Amino acid sequence: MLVSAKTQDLLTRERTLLSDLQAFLELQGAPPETVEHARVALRTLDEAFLLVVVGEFNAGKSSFVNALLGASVLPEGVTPTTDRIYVLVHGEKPGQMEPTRDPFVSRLTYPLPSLEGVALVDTPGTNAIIRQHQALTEGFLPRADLLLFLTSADRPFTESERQFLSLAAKWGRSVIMVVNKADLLETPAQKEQVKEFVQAGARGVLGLTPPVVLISARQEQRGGDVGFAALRALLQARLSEGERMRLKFSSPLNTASELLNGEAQRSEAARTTLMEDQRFLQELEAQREHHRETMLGELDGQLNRVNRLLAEFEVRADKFIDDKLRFSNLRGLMNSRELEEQFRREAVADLPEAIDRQFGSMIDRFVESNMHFWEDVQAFLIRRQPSGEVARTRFSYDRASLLEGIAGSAKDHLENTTEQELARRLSKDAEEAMMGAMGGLAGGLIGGVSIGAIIGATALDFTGGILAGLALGSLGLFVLPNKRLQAHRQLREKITQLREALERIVRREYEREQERADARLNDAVSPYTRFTQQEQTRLQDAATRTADLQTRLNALKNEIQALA
Ligand SMILES: Nc1nc2c(ncn2[C@@H]2O[C@H](COP(=O)(O)OP(=O)(O)OP(=O)(O)O)[C@@H](O)[C@H]2O)c(=O)[nH]1
Ligand SMILES: [Mg+2]
Repeated sequence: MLVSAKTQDLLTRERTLLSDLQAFLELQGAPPETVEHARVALRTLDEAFLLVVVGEFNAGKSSFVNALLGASVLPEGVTPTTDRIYVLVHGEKPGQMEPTRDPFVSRLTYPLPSLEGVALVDTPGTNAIIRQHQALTEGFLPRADLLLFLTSADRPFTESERQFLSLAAKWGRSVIMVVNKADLLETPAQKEQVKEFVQAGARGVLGLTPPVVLISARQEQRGGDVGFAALRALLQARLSEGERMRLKFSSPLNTASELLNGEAQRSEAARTTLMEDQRFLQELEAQREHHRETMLGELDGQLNRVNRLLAEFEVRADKFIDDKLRFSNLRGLMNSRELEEQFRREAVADLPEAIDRQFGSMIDRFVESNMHFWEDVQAFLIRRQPSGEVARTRFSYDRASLLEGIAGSAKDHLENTTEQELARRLSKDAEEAMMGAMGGLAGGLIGGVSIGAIIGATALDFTGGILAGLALGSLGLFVLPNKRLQAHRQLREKITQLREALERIVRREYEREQERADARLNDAVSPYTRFTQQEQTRLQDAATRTADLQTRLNALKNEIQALA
């Protein structure tokens, strides 16, 4: 084909546009077959013009091709017959079938003088029980430059044909409707009726009325058919050099339009998904906040209960001091071991156990609330299933694996952090802190004792203070009342000290727990947060690039239209 400078320029721009489109789709992580369509669109610019025969199985596509060639080249049959795509190209002699890089596409040469420069393609029928046939033909659609859409006169334009034609329209293919087996229609009125029916049906799908020709491949094979002759003439006109070039240039652009539309839809779906994802992250943060508040409420309650225990101890100890530090009890006061034992029994009483129980229940609540939070995280994730429109894009794969990461981390936490372990860690921390705070007083205690035991020991330690100086037996008249006052004061100081230490420890444990939970959530979620930000930027860029490609595409389409 002689190419003018103007068409050469068009061709160059079209190539650039198609290869830009391919690069763009790859960059956006479009599904592989979309990228492949773009690659093929670019390649077809250098390939022969493809006149592709499509239609339901048994419509007579292979018979049509054979009739057109005037030879029995392709198998015909009453059942679904053609199981591959045959590309017939002009050659001097009937040639051998050659395989192509596609295992379902065969190429063969045949003298096609009337169709020089055009490859005639027979396809497997649609709506056959063998699903793969339809898939093959659908996959080949975007490569077609002109479609001969065959329907059979005995069942013209079926529902499945309407659907298939919609697909062709989606890809922007040019179509000639051919009603085969016209020999089955007995009267001209019947023929007219069928023709009008097919015209109306096709118009409904394409928005314009394509040429509709009634033929009989069988009669053509048996000596000649008027309809067939008309079709040959129509093809001749539609396949003139100029017209062919126009179609050849526009089909890849129509493919490109469809690919761009698809990408725009995927971007839109991804944008929606990302918006929902961000809402999800906010919900998660709100959940975290709720968890924090629950814990804070718990904390105040726990501190109140600990304080009450200490206040009760204080009442008992005050009473003990008043009862024991009396002249009537001088003998008892001299026996420090006995006095200590009494103090343990009457004043300390069940304080250590009660404190331990209180700590135990606090730790249980921490652990429980922690587990609940992670269960909530998991429940949220289950609700965040990827949406269908973005399926098989890089976006959906990346997103799914990040969500899996969070779910995995929640699951891992729930499975591997046993409650006992968490409880042990918490109580060990608290004991160490208590030992540190009361270390000087609770001397003699070694690690691994409970908070209650430390408090008990500290309380007992206090008796030593009360008794100091009493052992000498040199008691003046005012010594005991003084000693009592002093003891009450010491007791108050001691209890204040205990209360402050306990409060400090409980608060510190609470804060540590919050920090751990924050860090864990942050570790789990931050790659995902980064991803949503990254993808938003990508989608913004993509919108600009799409608009640019669209503009170039429309400009080229208009110029090609004007070629005719
Ligand atoms: N009456 C009549 N029968 C025809 C005509 N053309 C084809 N047939 C018959 O219709 C049947 C199907 O023909 P094929 O050419 O194999 O149909 P196809 O569309 O290629 O079918 P698949 O390859 O299965 O998709 C065969 O029995 C043909 O003889 C025709 O013009 N008139
Ligand atoms: Mg066939």
